[in-house]
Amino acid sequence: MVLQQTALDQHNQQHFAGHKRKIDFLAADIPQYASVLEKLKAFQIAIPSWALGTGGTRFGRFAGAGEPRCIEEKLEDVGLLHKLNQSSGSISLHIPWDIPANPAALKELAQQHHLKFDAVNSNTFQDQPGAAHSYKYGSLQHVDKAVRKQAIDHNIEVIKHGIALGSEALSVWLADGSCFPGQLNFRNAFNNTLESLHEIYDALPDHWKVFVEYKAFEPNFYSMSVGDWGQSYLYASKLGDKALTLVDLGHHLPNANIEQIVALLLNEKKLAGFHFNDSKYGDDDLTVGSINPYQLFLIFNELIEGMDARQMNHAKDLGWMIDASHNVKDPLEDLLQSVEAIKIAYAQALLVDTDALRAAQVQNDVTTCQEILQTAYRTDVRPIVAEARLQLGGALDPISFFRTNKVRAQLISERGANAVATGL
Ligand SMILES: [Mn+2]
Repeated sequence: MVLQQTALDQHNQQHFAGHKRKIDFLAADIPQYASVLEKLKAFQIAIPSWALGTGGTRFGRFAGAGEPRCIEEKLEDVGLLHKLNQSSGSISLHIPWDIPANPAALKELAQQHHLKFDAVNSNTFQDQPGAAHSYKYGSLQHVDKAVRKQAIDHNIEVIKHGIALGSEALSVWLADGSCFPGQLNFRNAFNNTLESLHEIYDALPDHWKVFVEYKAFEPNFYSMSVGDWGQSYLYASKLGDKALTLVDLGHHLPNANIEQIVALLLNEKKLAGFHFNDSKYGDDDLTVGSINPYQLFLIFNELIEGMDARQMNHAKDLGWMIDASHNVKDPLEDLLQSVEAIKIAYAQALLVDTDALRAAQVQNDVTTCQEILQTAYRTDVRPIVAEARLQLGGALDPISFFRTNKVRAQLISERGANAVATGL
């Protein structure tokens, strides 16, 4: 479906007076208002192709309705999100869940929706129909070289798909590990994984990057072969400049200080970017910002400090991606909430008075340090995020628009009530 510009204009007119009151009030108090607004306008977050349908748990899946039935409809859904929030200008494909059969046509469709292709994701955590070898006991780490070769070849195939679409990065997440003590020789598993990653690395075009994602546990519950940022950093360091560590917010042990991890990876020029989500217990894949928005703010605070120290472009020099699963909410509403939460945290972090913070740190004035961070965090920046969206032609209140204009009902009438997306 295509959103009607007249409906969008009508929505913005209806919400404008209330918005104007709030933005005038907020802007008067923010000295760096113009630059914050421009940074917000430039900031884009990639939508994963696997999050456009309802996800599930290992106990069951309760499908929604009107889900995208093919890769083209997934692109249309991301186009809808981008039209509403002007901040979802790219899609991250997962292969083989979404195989681009006709890349030229797909690129053209993406252009119509003003979308680009972000990192492509490989999948060696489940067996595919007809595959010669099983990944039951791992893929790139496997004791059998033939299994490793199959997994390497798959990753190289994914790179080729990405090249055809104009993507510039490969994300590798491995389920490899072990469930019981003694099952694996840790050193052999590490060395096999490294050797396999080297072969994949060698297949990368010059301007490409490979993102090595880590995860503390699950599906393996005794050891993971890329279990934490230290292990990912080891692989990335040994591979070379094109290899970087990808941080998925849900892939840590409880209470890990993710903002410190981020600061150090950034310092070492080894931070690839993010998979945004939120969690209370483990890899819960909940909507980013729904459980711990303060942590998200603290992460962005470190990102901005570290990126500015290296004169990096906030919008372009790291990978910003969502990786979540929607079990009880409409996936498109959930993704609108996710992008909004990320932009709110980014905007709050842009408000931190960095000069004052540095001065307070040098004085060991701990109270002032906390005051500076929390003053920024407790600012309601939603009007400025909305203003950035409005200036780019988006909706002042995307979720309200989505509901009032019955977007899901229209998708159901086009695709049917039983349309189920491929993916999780
Ligand atoms: Mn992830």
